[in-house]
Amino acid sequence: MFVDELEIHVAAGKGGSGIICFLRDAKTLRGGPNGGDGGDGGDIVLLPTTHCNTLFNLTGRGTFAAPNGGQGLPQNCGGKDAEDMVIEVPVGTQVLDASRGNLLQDLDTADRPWVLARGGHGGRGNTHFATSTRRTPRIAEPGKLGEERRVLLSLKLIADVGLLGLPNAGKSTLLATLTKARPKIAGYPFTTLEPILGIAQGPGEGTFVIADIPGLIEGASQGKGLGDKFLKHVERTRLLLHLVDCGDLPLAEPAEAWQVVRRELAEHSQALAERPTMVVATKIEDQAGKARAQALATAIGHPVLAISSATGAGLRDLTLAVWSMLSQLPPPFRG
Ligand SMILES: Nc1nc2c(ncn2[C@@H]2O[C@H](COP(=O)(O)OP(=O)(O)O)[C@@H](O)[C@H]2O)c(=O)[nH]1
Ligand SMILES: [Mg+2]
Repeated sequence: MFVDELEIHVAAGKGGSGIICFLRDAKTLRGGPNGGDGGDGGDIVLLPTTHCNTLFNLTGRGTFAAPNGGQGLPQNCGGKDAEDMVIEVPVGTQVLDASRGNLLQDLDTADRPWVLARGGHGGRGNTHFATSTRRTPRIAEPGKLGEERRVLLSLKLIADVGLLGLPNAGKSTLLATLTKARPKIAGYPFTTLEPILGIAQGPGEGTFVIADIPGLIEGASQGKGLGDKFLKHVERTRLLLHLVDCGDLPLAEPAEAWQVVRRELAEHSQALAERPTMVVATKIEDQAGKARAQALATAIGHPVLAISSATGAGLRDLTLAVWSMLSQLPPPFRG
């Protein structure tokens, strides 16, 4: 299930209490204070990961509570510091204050943890309260409470490349061909109802991330309002691949199909309309297909790369072109 908005409540751990204790052994009848400090409570840590791309795993969980610190121990031994609670979220998750709506943090870098709520410090044991006049302090501190927060997690996927195009253009098939992602593919429109990310191999060691996003048109024509809902997931891509079906039986005449998507894009977001874009003619398997791709390029006045995910034709050139384009573009979008 794809979930990209979720409110969560978190409670970091309480610090352990310090204790009141005095040295007592065979040789000492009334020794000095030696009550140890409490351990610190666990933090709540958010860890952005590329292993998932939905907040679904975090739904229906109530409060996320980190464990409390251990109580202090005799002989000046500190209580145990509690383990942090680490919550994995997809890269691109933004953290907003649930009531005020302001952005607290953008978790846009994989594997860079961020502390959402700090655990309370442990209280001090009675050792700390001894003075020259107070040799047997019967005071120790309780641990401090951990921070509690209510936040809204809002996912805005981050990818190098976003796929655009009318339903049936071959977006999901291309993603499945270039990456290990396995989106749903079918010979009818509206199959992709949630964004899917895949990691493609560049020409050398490098990799780039491709996002297959339910199209504007797909959602709009279903009357489900999916168009706008998913658009935020193309916002943070560096390059768009606009796929146009130039096969035998396209749903729309290629130049017309291209125009429809351009128009929708411009209507929804000027920033996206201006994003660097490569036009890709799909399903090119014979001379007639090549001619249709050529005609498209002429009609729209923009270069067109011809590919077939079925035969693999043009895929290497496409990867090289994408790679070279990405190397000239600024690093992943932030904000
Ligand atoms: N002949 C041919 N068919 C393709 C190619 N790529 C996709 N298709 C078919 O086109 C249909 C729509 O593909 P899909 O990837 O789901 O399109 P999407 O709606 O843009 O994601 C499916 O039946 C695919 O099998 C291709 O390169 N050649
Ligand atoms: Mg699809």
